[in-house]
Amino acid sequence: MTIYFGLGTNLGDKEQHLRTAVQKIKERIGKVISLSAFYATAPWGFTSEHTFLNAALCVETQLSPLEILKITQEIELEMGRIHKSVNGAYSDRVIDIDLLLCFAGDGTPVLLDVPGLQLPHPLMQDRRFVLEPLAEIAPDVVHPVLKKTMQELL
Ligand code: PH2
Ligand code: MG
Ligand code: MG
Repeated sequence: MTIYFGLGTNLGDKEQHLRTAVQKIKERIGKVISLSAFYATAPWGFTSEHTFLNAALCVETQLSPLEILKITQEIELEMGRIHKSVNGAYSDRVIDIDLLLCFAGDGTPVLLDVPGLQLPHPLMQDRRFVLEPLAEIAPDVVHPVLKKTMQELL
C-alpha cells in the first residue's frame, strides 16, 4: 500500500516537529518513498499569529488505513498535541498528520468513508498548503474521485 500524508505545524520549532514526525512514521508505519520541501504557509480557515510549516510525505506500508490512523494519532499525542479543535474550529498545533490519498499495491485507489477517516481527504483539493507539497512529490498522481492530477488540482 502507498499512502500520502499531509503534515502541518504552527507552534514551536516547526522544522524539528516535521522531522520528528517523519522519523516516527518511518519507524512505525513504513518506508519513506518521498518527502517534500517544507512550505511556510498562512493559517487557512482560522486566524492565528503563528504561521504554518507544511509538508507532504509518501510511505510504502503493509498496514491498513485504520491501523495507520491509529498510529498517526498516537504520534500526534506523543508530540504534545492537546486538542484537535476548539468547538469544531481549527486551532494552533504542534503537529497534525493527515491521511490524504491511499493506493493498494497494484495501484488501485483505496476509497474509505468511515467515522474518523475519509480517503481521499475530503478537503485536500481546496487547500493550497496540501496541494503545493503534494504536487512536488506526486505531480502525476490522479485524484481517484476528481480524476485530476495533483498538478492540475494545484
Ligand atoms: N491545517 C488545518 C487548518 N488550516 N492552515 C495551514 N496553513 N496549514 C495547515 O496545515 C492547516 C491550516 C487543519 O488541519
Ligand atoms: Mg489537518
Ligand atoms: Mg488532522
